[in-house]
Amino acid sequence: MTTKSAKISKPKATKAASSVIPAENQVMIAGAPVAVTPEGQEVGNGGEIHQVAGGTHPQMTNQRGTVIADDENSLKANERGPGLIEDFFLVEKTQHFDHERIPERVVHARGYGAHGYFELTDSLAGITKAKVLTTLGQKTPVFTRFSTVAGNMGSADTARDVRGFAVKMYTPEGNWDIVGNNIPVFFIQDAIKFTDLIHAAKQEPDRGFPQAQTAHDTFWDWASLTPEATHMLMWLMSDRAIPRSFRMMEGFGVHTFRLVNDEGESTYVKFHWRPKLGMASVIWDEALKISGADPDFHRRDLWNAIESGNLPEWELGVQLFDEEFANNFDFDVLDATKLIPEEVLPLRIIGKMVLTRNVDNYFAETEQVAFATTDVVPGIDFSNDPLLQGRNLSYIDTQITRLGGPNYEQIPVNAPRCPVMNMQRDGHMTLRPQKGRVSYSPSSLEQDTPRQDPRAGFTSFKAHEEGDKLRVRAESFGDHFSQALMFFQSQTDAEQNHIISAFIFELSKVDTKAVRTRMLSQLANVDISIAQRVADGLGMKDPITPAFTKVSARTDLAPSDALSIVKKMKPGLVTKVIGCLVADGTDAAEVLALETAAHKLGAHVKIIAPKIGGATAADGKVIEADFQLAGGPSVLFDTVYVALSEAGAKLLSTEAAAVAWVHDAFSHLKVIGASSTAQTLLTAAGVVPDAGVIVGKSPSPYLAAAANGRIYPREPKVRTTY
Ligand code: HDE
Repeated sequence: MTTKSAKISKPKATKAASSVIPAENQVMIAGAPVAVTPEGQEVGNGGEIHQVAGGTHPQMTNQRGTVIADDENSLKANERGPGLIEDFFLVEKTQHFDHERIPERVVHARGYGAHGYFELTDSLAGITKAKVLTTLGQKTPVFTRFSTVAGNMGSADTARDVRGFAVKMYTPEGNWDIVGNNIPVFFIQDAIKFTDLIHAAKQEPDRGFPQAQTAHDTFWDWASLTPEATHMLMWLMSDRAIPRSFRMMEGFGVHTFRLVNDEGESTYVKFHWRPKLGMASVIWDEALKISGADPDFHRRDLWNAIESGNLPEWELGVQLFDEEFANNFDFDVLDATKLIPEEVLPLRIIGKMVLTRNVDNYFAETEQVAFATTDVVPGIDFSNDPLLQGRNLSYIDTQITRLGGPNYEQIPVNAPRCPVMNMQRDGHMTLRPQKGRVSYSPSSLEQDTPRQDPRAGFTSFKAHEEGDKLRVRAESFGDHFSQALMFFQSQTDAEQNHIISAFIFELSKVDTKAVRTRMLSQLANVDISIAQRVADGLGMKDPITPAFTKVSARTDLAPSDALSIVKKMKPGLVTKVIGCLVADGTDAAEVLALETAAHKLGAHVKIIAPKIGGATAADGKVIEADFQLAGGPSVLFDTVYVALSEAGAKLLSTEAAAVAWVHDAFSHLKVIGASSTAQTLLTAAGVVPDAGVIVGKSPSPYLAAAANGRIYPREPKVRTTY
């Protein structure tokens, strides 16, 4: 190879970069003309395509705005010579890359968000002065971020975990964040225990694993020594911790907050988000398999729903109560390990939230969004919940580290949509140049400096406080087991079985037998039969001795149907996904009939074929595929249909991926529809007839069955329950 000079001629192309470069406008790079393909695509001297025909590409610049002539080659002393330090394009690009990451959230690192609005439908005038809760019909912009708690940023969406449900409302009076979860209670009662909880749940510090799961020794060591966590453990082991979709989760503010009116009077409030689609969860074995098949299952679902115009929606409900109710309630309303059953205090629905728009850029918005429990507006205030009090110091503190300084509120996704004016100045990444020489208060030098406003401004509720300064836990926080039992008893048999199985699964991953034994003792305080069932599943035969407790579980609490997913399920197929397995020889009319009928019910049909190029139907037409068999396991679909000819079914019955596809659908309690000619595959997959196996009928009975969700009575036939 001859050495040529590294001279670069001035590229004409950059002037007219928004159109296809005509052949006569060839760019000379290192003395060689750039080739142009017959389609008009410009090919660089590394063989790369610069301009795609027909595109309208703006000029590429560096961060300083200088137009870039060559983004494929670094500057060298000669064609094969050393790199030159003056290559500020290479240096800038690399340095920017080197700093592309910021510290991930310690908890809730893996999340996904979207924009939308909150609309008030029932005013709380007289109860609060917050405009967002009193101005009927007003659409308040929101940004909502869902997350898992324990996993690191790159973990799977379907880990067993609590989901964060954080809503930032850009109200006319400032930002109001409800930084909640999809479970109405929490593990601990006092903020000082949070670090311990999270350290125990996250990867173990010596080995750096396992991540995104509580199924390991340190978590259960801590949990078995922390009786106050027991109620939350019941929820965590329930199907609430493996939701089907963010769109099918409830959300809760968890703590008791205060609403404050113009007269300074307070009403206690608990916030609830209710999904329009109702709740749905996956089966644990399904969650495990989805984690492999599509670790982005939940974010993809949210993104797709919004892109396709199926806008996710929740109602906002409130439980409102006064001091008298609080004093008479069975538990302390300041204790975040307790809930107030809806049957005791019904929800008042006051508005709805609709997510309407995906982010333009994940990092700029979803990663940089910064929630804080202290983002409140006049009319919304805190209770003395010691967990909430601790949170109030933590959030802004964490954002300063995560986002690099105290001005993160100026980043667009965090910036209030109302005026922000004060005397705070400077600091890292100041984006808002504040005018004037006055940066203090009081001042007299300028006429238009912002002033405090005692009438419209935020005033804290005048709570009367007295007593000794103490480091204690109130006695009213002492009952750790009654609501755990109430929660368990509120579930259907299938849901109870899932809770027991989840305890068995998690504790089976705990190496230290003493920890398992201690956890059984703790569960015995909820109900000895629960502990015994878990012990049976673990094969632990020693007699179970209940752990010491000052307060035993009450057995007189009425079960609450509102705590069960199944009892609250809303039938229907809107936005549900049907996986339809086809192969060569499939009856195309059958698939079309299914698609037409499903579409009318708001469901989506995805076609799975042995090859991504599709299948040749009996009539010779090609049925296009959305997934190749191995890449589209049935765990990705809510219900499945097997549309196969006799020959197709026979062929696939020796194909492991096809057998697993049908077998999994059956064992995950899904409704299965099938052509009458598909029986060979159903038999190979171990499918036995039941109310959820609908063979050789028109699509209607299949879809009608599928609309009712899973076939729970099938469960004892496909897995052992204890
Ligand atoms: Fe959080 N929590 N938390 N938390 N939390 C964070 O803030 C903290 C708690 C919740 O999508 C952190 O920005 C303490 C309860 C959600 O960005 C951090 C305590 C509930 C999110 C933090 C709690 C939550 C967070 C980590 C106990 C349900 C994600 C990164 C005193 C009501 C928000 C960050 C998002 C995030 C602290 C307990 C919900 C470290 C100290 C209870 C949804 O500041």
